[in-house]
Amino acid sequence: MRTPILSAFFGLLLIGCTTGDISGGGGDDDDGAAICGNGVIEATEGCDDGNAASGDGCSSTCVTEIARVDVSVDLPSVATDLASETMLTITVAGADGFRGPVTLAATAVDEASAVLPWTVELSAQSINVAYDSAPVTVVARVVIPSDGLAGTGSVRVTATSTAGAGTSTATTTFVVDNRVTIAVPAVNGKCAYPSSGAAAATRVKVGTKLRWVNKGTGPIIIHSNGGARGIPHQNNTASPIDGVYEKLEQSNQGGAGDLITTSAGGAFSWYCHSGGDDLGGNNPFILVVQ
Ligand SMILES: [Ca+2]
Ligand SMILES: [Ca+2]
Repeated sequence: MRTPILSAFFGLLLIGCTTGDISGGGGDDDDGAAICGNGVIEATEGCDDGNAASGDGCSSTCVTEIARVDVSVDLPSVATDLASETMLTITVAGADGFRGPVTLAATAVDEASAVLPWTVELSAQSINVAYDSAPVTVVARVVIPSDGLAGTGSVRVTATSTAGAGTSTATTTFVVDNRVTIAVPAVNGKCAYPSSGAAAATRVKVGTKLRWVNKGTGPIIIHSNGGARGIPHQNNTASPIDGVYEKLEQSNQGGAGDLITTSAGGAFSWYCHSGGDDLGGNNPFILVVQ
């Protein structure tokens, strides 16, 4: 028979073993390996959110995911001209469990990262990325001025999470030809001018190539008084590039006219000699600057 003292001793051992079993359990299977997805953070787990899914902040292998915002753009590169407009589609998505507000910013820079005077407008600057939903789409409108820098530039769109998920940047490279196209639509057989008068002159730099494009369905003949700027009058037979406007009239309806390079600073006007009208001082002007 046990003495009362021995019985008490064995009882304490039993309590001790039971207590040990409880503290060492909590989901370990028989071989002691952690079980990801059981809602209990075990030895090798950085997290356990009770499921086996990734992308919600805790991965399917119970590694803590760092929530982040991702931004991308549909066009990695664009070849365009001066005086052009380009629309970019920006996509913003949350990754690894991110959801929350995002601020967008866009800027144009040259190859030395200096800011370019391009217009970059976003259809939205403050958006909200919801969890487990479709990405948010924003449109960026990029306008390159007629007197801008030809060459290579970039539009950078930065998405910044205000909920601590960092920033993400997407870039479109622009290769800009030193060329300005002047589209001339025809309305009821007459040219519809893109601007009126010297005050609204289109500014271009010396050396920029100009071309007029007939957007109408009938022939037009364009005259200019830009001879001193390198842009001939239509009937300037002395010019080695005489005939460019006839070409526009005869064969380039709806197509591209020839390129003419501006050679000196100053203002000149142009109008449709055929297809009308000559509006005098209200004709469209071009100002060539150094
Ligand atoms: Ca676990
Ligand atoms: Ca999970």
